[in-house]
Amino acid sequence: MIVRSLRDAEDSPRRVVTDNWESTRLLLSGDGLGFSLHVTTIYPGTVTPMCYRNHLEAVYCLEGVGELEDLADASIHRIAPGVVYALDRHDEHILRAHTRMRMVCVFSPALNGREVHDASGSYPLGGEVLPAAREE
Ligand code: 9YT
Repeated sequence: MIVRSLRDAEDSPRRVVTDNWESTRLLLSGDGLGFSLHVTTIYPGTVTPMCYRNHLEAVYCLEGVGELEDLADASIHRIAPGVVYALDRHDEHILRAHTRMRMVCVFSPALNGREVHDASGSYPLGGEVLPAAREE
């Protein structure tokens, strides 16, 4: 069994900070579960285009308000606490954060560690695998 706190993970290489968002990766590929689990903060006023060609992602909004554009049909979806969205078709999308947003994100297959978006808005496969939570 793995038991650990967000606070501990934030003080470790599992916290990844970019211009638009930061992500603390509580569970990663090295933890052996087959998915990764992140707590992500989206900074207010940011616009982030993404398209996870190598992964599926589900995102549950805990705090804040924003809008999600599905580029397949230009539809706009309001994202607010209690709403989940799932990128089950490697969907090309844009997230616009009207306020600071806090999300719980699950990726399959699991991220390895400190991945950030490439030019196409994807995470590459094959990055460095961080040590398992059991070994930290
Ligand atoms: C909502 C979203 O996908 N933001 C980008 C960061 C990603 N969720 C992550 O790596 O935690």
